[in-house]
Amino acid sequence: MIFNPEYECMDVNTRKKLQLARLKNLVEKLYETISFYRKKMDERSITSRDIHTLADIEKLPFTTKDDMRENFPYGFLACPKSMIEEIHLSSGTTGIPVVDAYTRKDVEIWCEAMARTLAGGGCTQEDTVQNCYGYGLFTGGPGAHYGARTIGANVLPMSSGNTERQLMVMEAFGSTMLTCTPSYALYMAEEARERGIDLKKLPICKGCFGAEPWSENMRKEIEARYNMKAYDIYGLTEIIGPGVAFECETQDGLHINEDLFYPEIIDPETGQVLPEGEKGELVFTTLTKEGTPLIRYRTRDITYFITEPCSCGRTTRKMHRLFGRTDDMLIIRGVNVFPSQIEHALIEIEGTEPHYLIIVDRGPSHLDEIELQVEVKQDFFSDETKDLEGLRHRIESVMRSKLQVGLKVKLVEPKTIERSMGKSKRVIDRREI
Ligand code: DLL
Repeated sequence: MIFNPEYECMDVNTRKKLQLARLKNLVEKLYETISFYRKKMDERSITSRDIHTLADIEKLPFTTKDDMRENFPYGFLACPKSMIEEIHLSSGTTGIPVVDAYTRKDVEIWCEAMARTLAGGGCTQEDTVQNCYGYGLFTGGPGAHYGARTIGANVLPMSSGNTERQLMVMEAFGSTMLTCTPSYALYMAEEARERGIDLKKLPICKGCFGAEPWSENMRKEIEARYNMKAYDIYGLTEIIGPGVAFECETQDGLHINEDLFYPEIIDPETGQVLPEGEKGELVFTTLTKEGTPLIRYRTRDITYFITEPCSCGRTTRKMHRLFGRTDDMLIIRGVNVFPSQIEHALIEIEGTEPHYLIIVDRGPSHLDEIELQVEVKQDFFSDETKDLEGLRHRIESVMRSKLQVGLKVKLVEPKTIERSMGKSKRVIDRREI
């Protein structure tokens, strides 16, 4: 279902005109209200009158997470405090968080953006949405809640955790859609199996998962365990929370809500905008926000734009599912490795569970070393022959060929790697930088 065909299927040139008009307004407003932007624009001698085409956005300065942290908590507020109705903070556990302050109109736009997102995953008024993203300062719970309500679905505001209760509710109320992090979806599936609940027999048949990197093979795993369609949804606190981009029924790239968030892909080293279709860092400008609008925010997320039109009828630009972040890319002896590549390769190996931990350290000769801890399936572990050595070698050789770098594998017993109810932590980097 397309929630808002007028905007989602808009003629591309009409949308560009809309984006340009919104961009000009934004630049004018931010010059007047935010000293950070006024200073940066004065340094470059730019005003909104210099914005004639969308490409002129390149004249504008970037905004980084550090800029936001330095101006914590209200330095990026573009409206009177009395207009703010809700505040959310980034979910990082360390450092100064980044702030997203929403006016009433911002919340309404969030409702719309999330309704489009859940509708992309097939949500309708008939659905019962079990929302297990965390509620609170994290944007996941409230964002999915707003979206489900806007569609007119029935929402179960579970938040994350208390898995036994989640499963009881899922069975009792016949939830049809699941919203949570992909790692929590897998964790719930594991608990269900232990309790003898056959998820495949329940009405749950679709889910919108995001907030952390996950691979195509992890999608297959979730789809198989629940007998459902699993959709990737993307967003970040700085821009709005979830609702920035989402998959449609083709499950082939994420449609960006471009009339609301203007995307660019840049070279993370040089800051230059890359030609359409090249992989680089995703940057967003918020086109309609009132509370904390941002110009050219550097997400550190890596992807590329898909240039082919989508068969679903939406005309919004799609981006490939994320490859990772510029800051979680591991450089191991000069080779770039993303945790999601390791995950993708691992899930295809028979005998393993999709639970793993990557430990990076400096070896005795000061070379970077990765230890990959992998959980082994229970039946494999208790197998008489216990060919664990064979399995370990198999994983090491698959990794070497897929990643072009060798790593050591340590097989661990089922359920030894810590499970996550929210965003999972897959990497421990013990190297001293
Ligand atoms: O994670 C917002 C969200 C909530 C998105 C629920 C989707 C679902 P933050 O906590 O600010 O916001 O974290 C944002 O999480 O820059 C990405 O690096 C990562 N991320 C979000 N969605 C995905 C995804 C929320 N689908 C950061 N795939 C982003 C990979 C994702 N990474």
